[in-house]
Amino acid sequence: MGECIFCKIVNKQIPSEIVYEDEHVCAFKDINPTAPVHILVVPKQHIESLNHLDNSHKELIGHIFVVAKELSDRFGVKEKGFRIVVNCGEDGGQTVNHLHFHLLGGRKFSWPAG
Ligand code: D5M
Repeated sequence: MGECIFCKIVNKQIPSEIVYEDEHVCAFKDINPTAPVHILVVPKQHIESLNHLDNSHKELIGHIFVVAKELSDRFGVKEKGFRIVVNCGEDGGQTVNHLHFHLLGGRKFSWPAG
């Protein structure tokens, strides 16, 4: 956890473009955006992945979705639509082992995921 890059962002040990923060959640711009709007919403608490959730996290996860929806409005993608993605584990394409929700918008996305 000491080396976790997202913990370092949350704790302001490394710079990032933080766009929202409260007691439980931090949101910042993805360093490698794949859409005009690409924001990561993360719990401040270090949780490795979706695989590490339990019932104690229910409120936190609901809160993250509400924050993401509010950010979609603030960044102008709420009306046309957006996508929220959580990659989990190796096959899911997770590269940073601190739970994060990608808020993607500003272009049309294809389905199914590649
Ligand atoms: O997504 C991990 C995402 O994290 C990926 O889109 C790049 C982003 N990333 C990695 N390091 C940083 C920093 N320092 N600032 C902002 N964004 C970052 P995953 O779902 O794990 O593949």
